Order: sequence, then structure tokens, then C-alpha cells
Amino acid sequence: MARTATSIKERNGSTITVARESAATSESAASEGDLGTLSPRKLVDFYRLMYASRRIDDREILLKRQQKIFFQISAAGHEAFQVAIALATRPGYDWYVPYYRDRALCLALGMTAEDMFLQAVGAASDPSSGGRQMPSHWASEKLNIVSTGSSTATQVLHAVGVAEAGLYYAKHPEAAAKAEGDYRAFHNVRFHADEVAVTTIGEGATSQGEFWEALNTASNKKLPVLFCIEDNGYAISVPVEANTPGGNISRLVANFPNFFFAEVDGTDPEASFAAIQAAAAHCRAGKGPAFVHGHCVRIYSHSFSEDDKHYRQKAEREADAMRDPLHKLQMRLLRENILSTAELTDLEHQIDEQVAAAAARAVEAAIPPVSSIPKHVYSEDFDPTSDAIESDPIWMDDGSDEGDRQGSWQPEKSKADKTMADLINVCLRDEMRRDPRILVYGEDIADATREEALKESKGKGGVFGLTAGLQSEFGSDRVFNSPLAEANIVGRAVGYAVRGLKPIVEIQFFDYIWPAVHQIRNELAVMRWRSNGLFRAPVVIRVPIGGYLTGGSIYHSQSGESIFTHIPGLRVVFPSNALDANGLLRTAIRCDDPVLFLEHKRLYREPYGRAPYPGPDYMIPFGKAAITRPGTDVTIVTYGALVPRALQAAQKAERDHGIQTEVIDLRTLSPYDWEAIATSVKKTSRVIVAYEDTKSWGYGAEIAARIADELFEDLDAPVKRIAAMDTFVAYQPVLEDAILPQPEDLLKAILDLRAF
Ligand SMILES: Cc1ncc(C[n+]2csc(CCOP(=O)(O)OP(=O)(O)O)c2C)c(N)n1
Ligand SMILES: [Mg+2]
Repeated sequence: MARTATSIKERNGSTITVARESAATSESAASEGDLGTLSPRKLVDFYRLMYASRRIDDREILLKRQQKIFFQISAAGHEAFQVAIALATRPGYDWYVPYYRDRALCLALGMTAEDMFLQAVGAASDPSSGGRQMPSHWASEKLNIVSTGSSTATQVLHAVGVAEAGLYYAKHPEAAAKAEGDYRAFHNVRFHADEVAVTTIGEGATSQGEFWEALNTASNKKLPVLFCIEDNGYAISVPVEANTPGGNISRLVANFPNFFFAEVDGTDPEASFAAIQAAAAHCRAGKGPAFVHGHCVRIYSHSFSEDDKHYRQKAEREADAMRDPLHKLQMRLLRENILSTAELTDLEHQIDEQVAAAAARAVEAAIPPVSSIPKHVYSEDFDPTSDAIESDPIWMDDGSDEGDRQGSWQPEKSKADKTMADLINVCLRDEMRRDPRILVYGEDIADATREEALKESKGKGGVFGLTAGLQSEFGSDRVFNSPLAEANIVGRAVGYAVRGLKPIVEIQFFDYIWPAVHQIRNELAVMRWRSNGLFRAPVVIRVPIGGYLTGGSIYHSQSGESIFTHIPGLRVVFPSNALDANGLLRTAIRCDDPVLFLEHKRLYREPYGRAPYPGPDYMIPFGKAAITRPGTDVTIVTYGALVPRALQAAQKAERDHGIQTEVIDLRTLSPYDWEAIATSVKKTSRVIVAYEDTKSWGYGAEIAARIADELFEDLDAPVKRIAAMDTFVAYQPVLEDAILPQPEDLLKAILDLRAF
């Protein structure tokens, strides 16, 4: 073990020396940097990349002034640290999950100046996003640069998932094999047993919970994640001491186990290179994650859209300018006679010309056609709404009965009706058997994290028992408990999925999905569109939802599906019975889009909607409603736990009043079956949209608005909505009953519509 010692000047003027255990001596790839020195040739390489990065920034600033591009954010002051990250790791071999300031990093990894300008102008040929993302949000499948968004700190959780995926493939190489018939046909898997997942983040963004959630898992699972902190002392206008207690993130993270730590002058190529090289070696050797904190400077303002003179003192700005890594390296190349003035001028001139030529080409590039806008909102490869995936159930033994396990299967017993909980569990099991890329995790979903406990008991398998037995059958690599952190669950899933795995995660209660919503809305759902199809995140998120539990109260009874149907790119499924749950979950798993799979807790073990096991390949396409009860007088459009309640109301309306009510179970909420709704409303001319969520701004608002818009001529009565009161769900059962929509409310609405 070697010790790296790096001195840096702190912002308060005192000098600290940070010495850490490092694995530098065991770095097999190490040729330069071991002793903290870089060869003259390597220093020139650094300078070439750093200078190009700065000139591209400057050219973009010019283009912004000319209104030829529409945003600019620079890497100025971060170049030495960023180039060091690229040169001390293995482009195209390691994985990179950057943030939005990483021009020099991405340039050094292999993106070109033209690639960058094409994004800045929003060209159709922008290789990272097809004109969809702001400048400095690069992505490359070839270079393993995962598409980044603008949200601060979400990316570090992706890096954790990316690292876990690499380890999983290394341990289970059979999982990398292509397979036809599902999402695997469209994902090329590449991995290396000793790869590193490199991620970068600003010091301000280390205040985000997701940063700490990433350190938690990387540390706990000893993952090869290299966290690079680009500390320029400011988060827009907020100085580091207002974000980070004590002003130094390295001090705060120092007690995380299994980490390699280094803190360096990020304007110094050699110190940065040595630290990152040692850090990468630690990761590659399987010792755990690494944390390299580079003190950089911000030479320009946060972005071109603001002016740091409004909140920084002149002396401070000048001090940063004195540490400008580009000027320092330029001086050094001359001072140490590595380049003559003429050679340096020649080098710079060549780069200037290349940058200018690349910019000139980019401003002439065609912009994306308006017709291309919807492309890649959803998969272009696998259509989960296709009739072709519809299959008939083949009633059979599901293999889970005790009798069967003992070799004495009794057909009449095995084909007995199963609950929704049973058929979800069996679907997960079947799919895990046929697809080794499926991983299942979430809070409490394992049978037992301490496997010894399973010698004495059957284990837990989820708070509702939906994942029971999966860990016992498929092992702890594939079925495991997550930390109690919902953003961690979904953020890591994004990382898994971009590498071709199929995470099926559970959020324990819909009421606690909120910490994950940032990841769902800004990362999961948008990954494919923002990268113009380069990356995708077809994760399945299973979530128990809804009330009618008696005692569920505020925090175990929530609905809120319309918040998610409002998100483009996300499929939202909400079955009302066991058979649909089985067939729709299978479609969710095999398809290539992210799916929010909502499971009504009240329906898990209801006598209503039970069914025998429909076989291991039973699938239902998305966007196909079920006519649960045909009728001619009134239509009820509904889903979830309102389906059995609507049926009760419909039966009473027929028995007591002779009214024939048609009940449509939408089954999937996004996409939804407009054709089924329109056909029914044209027949009945009276419609109720019923949903369990609070009435105002709910799912029914969209359906009602569309009916009013497109079927106005067919209506004989106003569109009615039956839903919950605009409040929360109370604990006291009498109040809960009053708050949530009941069969009597539906019956009253049916009778009211008769008056028209
Ligand atoms: C979740 C989130 N909140 C707020 C913002 C707006 N924002 C963009 S950059 C930024 C500051 C980030 O500072 P830091 O992490 O230090 O990185 P730097 O820009 O200094 O490199 C903020 C607040 C955002 N993009 N994402
Ligand atoms: Mg910063």
C-alpha cells in the first residue's frame, strides 16, 4: 500500500495535507502518475484537451451572443481535473455518468468538438440528444457515456446501478445473452469484470439526499464507483459553506467504510491524475468505491445566463483566475521547455482552426423536423399495445401448491382460483425463470437478508408477501432488500436498466413513492427521449396503492395515479383482478418501456376477481379495456377497486330500476383504451367516470374532458365524475367510508343520469 499525500490551499488560506491509503502500487495499468509526475508527452496531451475544451466554450459564448445557440455552460476552471478523470480511466471500457459541466471530460473520452456544437445548435444530427437537450448534456453508447439530465445528483445513483450491473454480468455472464421476443432483443450488453463506474458531481449538489443514498449503497456493497467531486466553491451563487457544514465535503464523508479517499488541487493535472489513477485501481481491485475531491475554480459565471459579479468579490474572482488550470499549464509547458513558444502557438492555432471549422459546420446543420418530436417517447422496437402479444390463458397448475412440490399434484386443487397476490407472485417467479436479467429488490421484499434465518422460517417476501419465495429460489444476487430510501431504489434501477438488465422494484406503499418521483419524472421516463433513443430505462415499479382497508388512514390509503399518467414516457397499469394482474405484469416485464404497475392492496386477496393460473406466457396488451359488464343505458368508465364497486351499483340499478349499466375496466391508464370508451358512450349517451382518487384534477378530468371534446354530439347528459372527497383518507372507518367513493354514490349517479 502506498500513501498519496496531496497538499491543497484551502479557501480560508490554511494549507492542509490529506494523506490516504491508496492502492497506487497495485495499479497494473499505471505507467505515469505513480510518482505524481506526468511525462512531457502526457502534459502536452493534457494541454491539448484542456485548450480545446476552453476554446469550444469560448466559441459557444460567441455563438450565444450571436443567438445561434440558446444556452451556454462552461467547464472553464475544471479542465485539468476532468481531463485527468478521462486519462486515468479507460474510455469505452469503464462507464461514465457525468453531470452538466463535463466538456473537457467528454472531449477527452472521445466526443468531438463538432458533436458538442451540434448539440449547442440543437441539430438533428446532435449525436447525444438529437437537438433535445441543452448543451453540455452528452451521451454516447460507444464511449459508455450515459445520458445525463440537468437534475443535480440524480446521476450518482445511476452510477451505482451501472456498477452493480457490471458486477452482476461478471458473475452471471449467461444473463448477457440476447434473446428474442422481449426487451432483450434490443439491448446490447457489454461488460468487463474490472470495469469502473465513474461519476462526477458539483460540491453544491452533494447536499442532495441522492448523493448520500449513493454513497450508502456503494459503500455497503463495495461497488467499483469512482465519485469525482468537482468543487468550484459555488452552486450558482451559493458558496460552499452554505451548502456543506464546515465547507469541506471530504471531511463529512470520511467515515464511510470501504472507500478510497483523496482530496486534491483539481487545477493540478498531476495531483488529479495520480489521485484518480489510485482511486480507479482501488475500484478495479474490488476493494470498494473511491471518492476524489478536486478543488477546481470557476473562471466564468455559473452559466452564460448569469453574472457572478453580482455575488462574488473582485479579489475572489481574481484569485480564481490566478489558479486557472489552463494558464498554469501553459506557463509550465513553456517554463520547463516542454514546448517552445512557436510550438505552443502552432498547437493552439491548429486547435483554434479545428474548433472554428467544427462550429461553422454545426451552425449549418439541419434542425430536427417537427414530425420527429414524438419519436422515442416510448420504445420504437417493442409495442406493448400490439394485438400480436395477446394470448389466451392455458389453465394449468402453477406449481406452487404444497402437493405438487411433493410430487402428488391434484389437478382439481391446483387449478383452483388464485388471488391477485398469488398470480403476481407466480408471474414474477415465471419471468425470473425465463429471464436471468430480472432483478427484484425493494424494502423488505427479500425472504431474509440474513439467509441463515431461512433455516428456521419461510421468510418475509414483502410486507404484503408478494415476493415471497423469490429469494429462496433465485438467490440473493437477484432478490434482495434495498436500503430504506425510495430514490435509491429507482435511481439504481435506472443504472441497471441502461445496461440492459430488467429491475422489477417495489415501492412499499404508494404513499411513500414521493422521494422517488424526482427519479421517475426526470430520469426514468425521459431517458429514452432525451438521448434520442441511445439509452432507455425499462424498469418495472410495482406499487401497492389505494384505500378501503379500514384503518389505513392518511399514509396507507393514498391514490394519485394521475400524477404519473401525466408523465410522458411512463406506462401506467392498474389491474382490478388476478388474471389481468398476471397478464399485464408479464407484458410490463417483457416490454421495453418503464412501467408503473399499480396494485390495489384491497384487491390482493379479495374473493372478487380470483382466477386459476393462466400459464407462464399469458400476456395482455396495454391499452385494451375490458367490458366487465355490458349495458345499454349508462357507461361507467373505471379501474382498480372501483371496478367491483361499479359492478355492485350496476347490479342494483338493474335489479331495482331496470337500468342496464355498462362497466368498462380500463386496466391500463396510460395508454388507455379510448376506442372502448367512445364505442360505449356512443351506445349509451350517458357516462360516469369513477375513480378512487380525490375528485379535483384527477384521472377522470382528462377522460371527461376528452368525452366532452370528441363525443359532445353523442351525449344526452353531462359527464359525471364519482371520486373521493378533496381531502385525505381518515383512520376512523365511518369517515373513510364517507371520504372514498362507494357503490351507493355510483348508484345515485346512475339514477341522476336517468333524469336527462
Ligand atoms: C435538483 C435540482 N435543483 C436545482 C437545480 C438548479 N441548479 C442547476 S446547477 C445548480 C448549482 C449546482 O452547483 P454545484 O453542484 O456546485 O455544481 P457547479 O454548477 O458549481 O459545477 C443549481 C441549483 C437543478 N438543476 N437540479
Ligand atoms: Mg460548484
